[in-house]
Amino acid sequence: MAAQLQATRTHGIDKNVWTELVQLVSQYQPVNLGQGFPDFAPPQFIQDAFCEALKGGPMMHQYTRGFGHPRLVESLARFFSRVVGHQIDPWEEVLVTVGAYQALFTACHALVVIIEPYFDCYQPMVQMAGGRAVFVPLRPKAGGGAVRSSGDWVLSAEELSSSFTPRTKAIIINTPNNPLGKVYKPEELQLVADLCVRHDVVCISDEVYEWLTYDGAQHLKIASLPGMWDRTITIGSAGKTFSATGWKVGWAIGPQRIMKHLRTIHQNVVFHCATAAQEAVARGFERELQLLGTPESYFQQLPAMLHPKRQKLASCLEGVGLQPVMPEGGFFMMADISSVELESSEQSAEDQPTDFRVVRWLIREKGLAAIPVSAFYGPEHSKEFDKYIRFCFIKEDSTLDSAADILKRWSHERSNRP
Ligand code: IK2
Repeated sequence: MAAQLQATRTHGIDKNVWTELVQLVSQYQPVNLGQGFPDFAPPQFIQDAFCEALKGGPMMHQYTRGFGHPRLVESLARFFSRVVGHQIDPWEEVLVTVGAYQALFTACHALVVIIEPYFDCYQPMVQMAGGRAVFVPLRPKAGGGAVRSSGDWVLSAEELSSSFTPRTKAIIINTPNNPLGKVYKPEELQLVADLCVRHDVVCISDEVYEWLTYDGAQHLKIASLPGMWDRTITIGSAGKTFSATGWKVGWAIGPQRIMKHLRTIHQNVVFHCATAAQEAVARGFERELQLLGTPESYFQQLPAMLHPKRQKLASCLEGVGLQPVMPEGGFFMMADISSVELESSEQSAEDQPTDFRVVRWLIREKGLAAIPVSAFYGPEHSKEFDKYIRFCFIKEDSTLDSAADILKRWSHERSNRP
């Protein structure tokens, strides 16, 4: 009977990496470099904005405009018009969603090409929409020796072009990428843009980490390339932008001819997002518009704050023989676990991917949480990439120090093993 209740479109997607690992984390209480959220408070100005919104009168506690609170769509349009170089219409070209997650869901209703590694919800969302995902992996450059930077992971132009067919409706890209940290270069985005134009395909560009780039890497919006505004849905997240993941405010921005379809899905799925949180995010963007490009801007302060944390985690991983892939953006770092030999119970589960076994074992036996990277690949390529695990570094220094202590002790035990 229960099986009869399951719609075909939800087959095989009832579990994901988060359901298992969040449960393990709550059971074992490890030092948590797993899920991507800060373990510190959002900046004071955005906390104040939320408190002021809550005290802003009765209407702050009631429904607001379904496609986005007026003050927020206006401030998003004003802010991103400046960044993308196109005059954005707040009423027709902006949709506020329950996090970037729901923006992705409303956008994923088609046959979609997905570049791997990808934020793991893309494929189930495409499946639920009755579409089919076709995967194209980023791979470390051939013959490059030890791969040290996410910039050394590249797409094959031939593989990408041959994944487009007359039935292809959309491609999803994510820059800066989760979990790799790759920030796409202009020529890489141009390759994607040319294919989109040639095949009349929509580009869904997940840019939730757009402000987080390091060492001179520059985030470029694919919507700003010639011919691309009219075929791009750009997705963002206040959770990542203002370090407030629990607020779940996200948005999709794109041309009216595409946004009208996202609005239809939105109005029939969630209809409306929390008013006070939207008001607070609007105030945050109004502040940032004033400060854009100055050292007081949170969009400069956050990457500056994360840069030393990224260095700290990289040198710790290197020190214990887990070669990190240095991210050019975002707040995750992948590390190569090829040198790890598993012990005891996890060795017996050999039918399971190596990275999952290592992560479960790290949580249970060592008290440290990370995320297996094969979860960010489709079934065809996941085996090829199960030698990496992902660490999150948007954490207090004390959390990173505790993780470093665990890794050092573990490395010591490994080197003393007979
Ligand atoms: N898109 C990407 C690329 C994301 O990374 C996320 C959030 N993921 O963070 C969890 C993790 O990887 O540990 C989202 C979209 C969703 O953003 P939001 O929280 O605004 O829904």
